[in-house]
Amino acid sequence: MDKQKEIRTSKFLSLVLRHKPEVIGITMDENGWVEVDELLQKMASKGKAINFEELQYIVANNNKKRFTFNEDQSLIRANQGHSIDINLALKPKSPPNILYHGTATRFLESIQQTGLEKRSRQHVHLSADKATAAMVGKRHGKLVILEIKATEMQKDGFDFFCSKNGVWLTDKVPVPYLIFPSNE
Ligand code: HQG
Repeated sequence: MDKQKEIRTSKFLSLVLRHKPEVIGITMDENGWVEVDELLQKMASKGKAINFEELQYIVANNNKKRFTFNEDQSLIRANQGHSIDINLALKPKSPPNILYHGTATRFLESIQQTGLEKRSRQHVHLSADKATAAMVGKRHGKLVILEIKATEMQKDGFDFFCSKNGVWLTDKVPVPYLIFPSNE
């Protein structure tokens, strides 16, 4: 599969598996899984045909490991990033002391007032390292990296989850747990 097709297909899979399964009329269970056979058939009927080997290649090589098969590879789902209401059924996990969130300077004023909100997604997305946070934040504009007092949040009763591809997820980050960079 050439690189262009790989990227195009990965974006289409993100659309179907995270946001709009209805664009190909596929059924998703409450945990976000769809049947691989049905996915391949319905993609083909929408002019987006790929074969099983190509799907395996994308699952294995996707730059952010966005998708996962179940054990017998009969089902597939997105690891995180959903806007539709599904339950990933992840178990709460103790986060590192500090997590990072990359965002754009234009959002800062609002974040300083309401904390980090999940917006259109199912969770607020946090990173264990600054480099990843920087990549996430740059997508939105001039980068700023916020630190999150994750252990303190957890002690105060907030749950954290870690997706299969290593993204830390939580429901919201209230202002007292955020460390904003100083202006110096
Ligand atoms: C911001 C990508 C104003 C938040 C990435 C972010 C990630 C606020 C934006 C994944 C706010 C939402 C998620 C507030 C939050 N006021 N702005 N109170 N609270 N925001 O894209 O975290 O490539 O939904 O800072 O790698 O940027 O799709 O979230 O800038 O893992 O696989 O609202 O998406 O992965 O933006 O990125 P997003 P995100 P994929």
